[in-house]
Amino acid sequence: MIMTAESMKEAIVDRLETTLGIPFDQATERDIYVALSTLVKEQVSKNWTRTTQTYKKQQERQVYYFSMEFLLGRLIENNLLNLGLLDVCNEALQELDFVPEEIYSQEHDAGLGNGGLGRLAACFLDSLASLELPGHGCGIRYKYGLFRQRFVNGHQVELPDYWLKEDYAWETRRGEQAVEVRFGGTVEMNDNDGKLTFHHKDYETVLAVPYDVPIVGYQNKTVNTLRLWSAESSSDDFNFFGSDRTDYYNYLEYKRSIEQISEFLYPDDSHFEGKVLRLKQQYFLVAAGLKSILRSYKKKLGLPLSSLPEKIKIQINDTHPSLVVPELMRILLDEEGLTWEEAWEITRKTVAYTNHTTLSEALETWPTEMVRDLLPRIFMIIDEINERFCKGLWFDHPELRDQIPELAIIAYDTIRMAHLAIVGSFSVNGVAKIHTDILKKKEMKMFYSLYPQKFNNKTNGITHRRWLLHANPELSAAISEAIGDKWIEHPKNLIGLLRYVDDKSFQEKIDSVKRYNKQQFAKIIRDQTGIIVDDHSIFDVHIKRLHGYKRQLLNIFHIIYLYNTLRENPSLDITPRTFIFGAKAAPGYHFAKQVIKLIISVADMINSDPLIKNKIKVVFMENYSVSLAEKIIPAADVSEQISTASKEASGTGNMKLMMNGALTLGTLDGANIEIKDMVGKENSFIFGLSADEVLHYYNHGGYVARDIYNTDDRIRTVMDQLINGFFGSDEMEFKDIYYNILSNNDEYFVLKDFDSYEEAQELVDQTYRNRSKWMQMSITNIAHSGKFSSDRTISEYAAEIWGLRSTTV
Ligand code: NBG
Repeated sequence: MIMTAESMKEAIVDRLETTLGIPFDQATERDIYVALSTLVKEQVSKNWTRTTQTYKKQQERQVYYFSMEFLLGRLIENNLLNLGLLDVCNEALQELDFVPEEIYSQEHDAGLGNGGLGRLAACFLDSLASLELPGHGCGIRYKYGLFRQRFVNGHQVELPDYWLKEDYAWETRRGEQAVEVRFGGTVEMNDNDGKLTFHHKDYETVLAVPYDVPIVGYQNKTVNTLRLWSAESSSDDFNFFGSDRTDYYNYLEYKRSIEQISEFLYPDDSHFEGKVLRLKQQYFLVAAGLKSILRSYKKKLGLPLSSLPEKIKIQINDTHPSLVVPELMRILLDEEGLTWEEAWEITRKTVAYTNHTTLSEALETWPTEMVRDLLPRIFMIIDEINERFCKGLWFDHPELRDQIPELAIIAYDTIRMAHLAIVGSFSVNGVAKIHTDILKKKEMKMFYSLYPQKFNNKTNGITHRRWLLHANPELSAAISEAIGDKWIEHPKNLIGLLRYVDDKSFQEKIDSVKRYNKQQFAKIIRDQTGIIVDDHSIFDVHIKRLHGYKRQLLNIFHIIYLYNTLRENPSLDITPRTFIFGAKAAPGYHFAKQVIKLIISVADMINSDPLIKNKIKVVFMENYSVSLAEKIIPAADVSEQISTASKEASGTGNMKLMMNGALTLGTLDGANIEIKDMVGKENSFIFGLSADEVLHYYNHGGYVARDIYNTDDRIRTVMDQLINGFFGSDEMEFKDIYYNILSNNDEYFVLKDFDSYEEAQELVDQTYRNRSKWMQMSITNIAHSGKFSSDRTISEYAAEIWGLRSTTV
């Protein structure tokens, strides 16, 4: 076991020379990275095996987190940190004359997710392992992760993210554990003395090959597994040639069509795309995952299937993996010969479902025909689940008879995956208090009345190990200096910082850490964009997917307004501000791409206007990602969380920014509410319509955006600038945004909330002038952020949903 910088150095050089065959004096940064990651993986391997052995021996319950997305980012630093080797490694690399950061950045981000939902899954894995809980991930090994974003003339261009171009250091291919997944074909029904049997035939077989990634717990011996499945054509290619299709070119095409299943991640965030390939991906994940779980259950435990819910829980991350319900039924019925009642009992006690959005455009509803063609037996089972569910409603809930069409799993030739997930699971949870309340009171009201005991809230969290300890070592050190380092294991202990809120020297310390982080990030801005920003200015950060409801538009409207004001009165006394954006738009989301173009146009104009004397700068960072977020967040003063109230289920960026001392400028939406409840209204900047008000407007046909346009000069000026050529030669460039607001009645209440947003921004400006006050607020936020560690969230899932006990390896 490596413990010192000296032994680390030796080991790196040794791996270089023996494993890679490269003499040290010829090694590139990439070579050093490969040697180092090989070494780290060796260090975890023993504990990885031991963890698996322990779980096998102890026969305790295990959890599998099924998710179409795991947005891991880089693992090298976090693995080193969790192994307690990060400092040692930094020292070793420096002594070898390398810059540690440059070695670590050789690792390509694993961008196997779109945004919050995928990153949440990654934070959960970190917490499971760190809390010594037997919980694993199950996902897809996409060959291409979320696209790389480039800006060309201010437009977003998407490039493929071929993250596997070089070997991925952390994965282990487990070819011997591959399983088969079947698509298409027909189902033959036979009646054997009254017992129906189903024979699936003429299907196409896809081989699912698992690649395992170790998930290293924080300074313990637990190493859990993230199993990512890759699609390959069946090893038994003879099947193909043995059939009537004997043409070699057909064969290659067939092979390609199969490998396509795990080719790329769908780049849509909170938006449903009903493509058959996506459905294939979902079934592929579910079928492969279940098969491997059941195989080891049967092999290792030797228990009857009726004990399955005792030993295994499956959490499904949104409805994307909700085919686990019919697939588990299929296995239990067709392969294991259980009765419907037995199979249903087991399934319902095994599966739990997390809802992540109430946006209607995100609801997954698959056409029955598509499911019937691709998954004929699965369709029959869903049909039967629906049949029995509706019958049960009819007989047991006469009061709901009129509502059956609304509650049904299949209606109007579509399958409603949320209904399937609710009916087929024992737990349904939302991801923040207000979100769960909206599910109960509105979106899933009738289901709540049917199954009140299923519904529960689990407010999201983030791993403080990555987002504070690793991303912000300076702040972490300052915290530990003040309150000791127990907070690392018990993040709630951060509350101890409240004693230092008024302590001038601590305020100065935290202030200087923030200044340092801002200087570091200013260099990155300069290197990547050429823009020089003032590190004394307020760093105002808006980072998240680009979406109408997240209202980047409200932010940029306010910036344009501020710019107009400054142009009229260049000597206006404002606190210098740097507005920082990071966001990817879904490739097919025209409006979102227009907003990117608008922000970049505004940025170009403002940044080069000498009249305003650098009082404001606007920066749009290209290719927002986990690794970039780790640089931006420690440098942020203001956290923009300005979604239309009721729309953002939780948000998790809000928590990361708060934990790093940024103050929230936000609406009463998602977890912002819980942040505000913790820190107090006076330690955040809250503005805008409430969720109730927004929902009330929606129920009454919205509000009249044009009235505001007609009466508010500030807004009219900004709006008109969109269509009068103010931002460049093409007058009509932003007409879609303009008409989207005026003709669509401003779906996201941008104009409606403008005034109160502007007021809150004004207050930010004023408050920042009093450094001591600002630091008090900032420290208060850090102190309360412990609640938002995903360790708290995962402990709640473990205790209240899974009944999962920790197991020390
Ligand atoms: C997102 C929500 C966020 C939430 C994350 C994680 C989807 C479907 N939902 O508000 O929009 O923080 O899930 O729960 O991506």
